[in-house]
Amino acid sequence: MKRTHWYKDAVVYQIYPRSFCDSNGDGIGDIPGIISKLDHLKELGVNCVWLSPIYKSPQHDNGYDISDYYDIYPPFGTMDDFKEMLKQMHDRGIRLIMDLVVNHTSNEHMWFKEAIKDKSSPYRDYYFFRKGKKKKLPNNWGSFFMEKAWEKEPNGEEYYLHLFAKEQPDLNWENKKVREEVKKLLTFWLDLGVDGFRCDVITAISKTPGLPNGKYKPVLSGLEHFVNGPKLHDYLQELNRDVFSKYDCATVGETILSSIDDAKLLVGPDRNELDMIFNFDHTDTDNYFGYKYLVKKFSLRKLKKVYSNWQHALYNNGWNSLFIENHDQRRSVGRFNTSDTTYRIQSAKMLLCSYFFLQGTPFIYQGQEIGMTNCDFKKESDFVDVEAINTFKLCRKNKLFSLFLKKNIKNVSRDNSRTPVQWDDSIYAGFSTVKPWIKVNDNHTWLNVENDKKDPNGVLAFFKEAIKYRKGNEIIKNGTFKDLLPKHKKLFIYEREFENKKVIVCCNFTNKIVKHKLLSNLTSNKIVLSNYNKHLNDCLKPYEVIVYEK
Ligand code: TEU
Ligand code: CA
Repeated sequence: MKRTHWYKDAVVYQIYPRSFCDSNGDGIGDIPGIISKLDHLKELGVNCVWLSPIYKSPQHDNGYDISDYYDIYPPFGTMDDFKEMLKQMHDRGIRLIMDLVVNHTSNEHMWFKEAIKDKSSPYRDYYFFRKGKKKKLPNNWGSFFMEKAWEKEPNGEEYYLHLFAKEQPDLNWENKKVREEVKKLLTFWLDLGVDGFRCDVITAISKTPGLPNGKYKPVLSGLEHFVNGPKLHDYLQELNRDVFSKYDCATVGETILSSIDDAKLLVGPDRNELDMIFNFDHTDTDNYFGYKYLVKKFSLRKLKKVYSNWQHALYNNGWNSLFIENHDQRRSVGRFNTSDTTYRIQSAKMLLCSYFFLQGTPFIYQGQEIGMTNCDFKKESDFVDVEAINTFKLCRKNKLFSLFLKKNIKNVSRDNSRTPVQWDDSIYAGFSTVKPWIKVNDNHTWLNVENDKKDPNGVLAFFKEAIKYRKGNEIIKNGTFKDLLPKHKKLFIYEREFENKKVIVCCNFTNKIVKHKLLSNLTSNKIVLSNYNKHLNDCLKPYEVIVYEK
């Protein structure tokens, strides 16, 4: 099969189905709801959707705990609904990338149920079961959700490994049968016509044999033994050889803690592994140790350095993915020193341009196109995410953690990006006719798609323009990258160049007017996009962005 690398021309929109649109009034988003909003996506101009998991699942982690890879979670709809959605997407020229969650399954997956029912079951070796050591756990690994990574099996003596919630037992990829199962399910969905996969925590699938203790860390010991493990590249090459290479599909790996050197191995053109990866270096610029609850003052210089390093490293050596929001991140307006109040609209537009015109495939997260904000959660019971709940628990147990973490939960919690998409000003924001599964942001009365649509200077209109401008633009697809002011603390001005033509993107990351002589040299160029109608000569206004063509 000739692979066309269509993803290099894609603008991807991420749908988190639980929060997107509820068609049948049960308070939960669903597939018919998605279908009803496809024209919104078409008008926006995106040509690909990444759909977070819709498979059968007990929803301990909102679908990232799958109990049947071949069926749909009933509240989301049926297989027929899915096929209808896929058809309607394709009819509109929109491709579909599914979420592939195969580092772990749900504890309600048939494989796990068989494994705990019968120690001699072949499914036992699909997972990691180990004996404890003298009243201790099998090793000192921590889970990503603030717990230990081991849980005692129900009605048994051994522990099983779970790098996420205890309802998400890790799969043992050393077992060839597990890999065959993964290839089988990939083939099933590709044969149904899906266009690719976003591969959840794919860098964690290979663990150091023997599962040795890791270096002690207060929250996440053992990382060095379960991220970028020894067989990671073998496994990915196997998937690629046996499945991906046979379809004109695209893959994007969610690769927590991957360095640029790791990235070159994962997406290098001759490596035959993945097409793109999501790295988190940029979203980690406002925390300590890559640990998001340890919030740190944002540094624009650091962000620019990260972008610059990745842009240069993957130029002709692979392909970047570009994003600033997803279902695990808080909302971007109000983050990165921007404003979610007075300058919310300017911020949303400037932030888009700060990453959208880099080289790579850009992603937009649902609600970002109207500049949705973090939620106004008021009390602990407003939070529903397993990670937030575990963090509250940890804070209750440990005063020291509480001191550092508790104040950040509200702002940083994943629930912030999971509140219902605000379609209109009705009581449940046009998302549903009943009280949804998670709080609706009170600001939906004025911040919603319907309102934004009416405003020619709204966020939505700007996103449409930006997407249109990017489409087919060779400078943005193929051009080199240069940061024109790498040391500047307030301005991000980058240049893309291809065959003597340039696009120059000028962003002000502050709420003040910022003056710079470079700006006056640029004013003779054609403005293709900006978030203000009138400009100053040698200054950028608060959160102003100007995109020039030269
Ligand atoms: O996220 C992987 C991951 O590492 C996240 O746990 C991330 O570290 C965390 O959200 C930061 O707070 C993926 C999915 O995107 C996430 O929604 C799932 O919960 C997780 O995998 C388990 O499948
Ligand atoms: Ca529903």
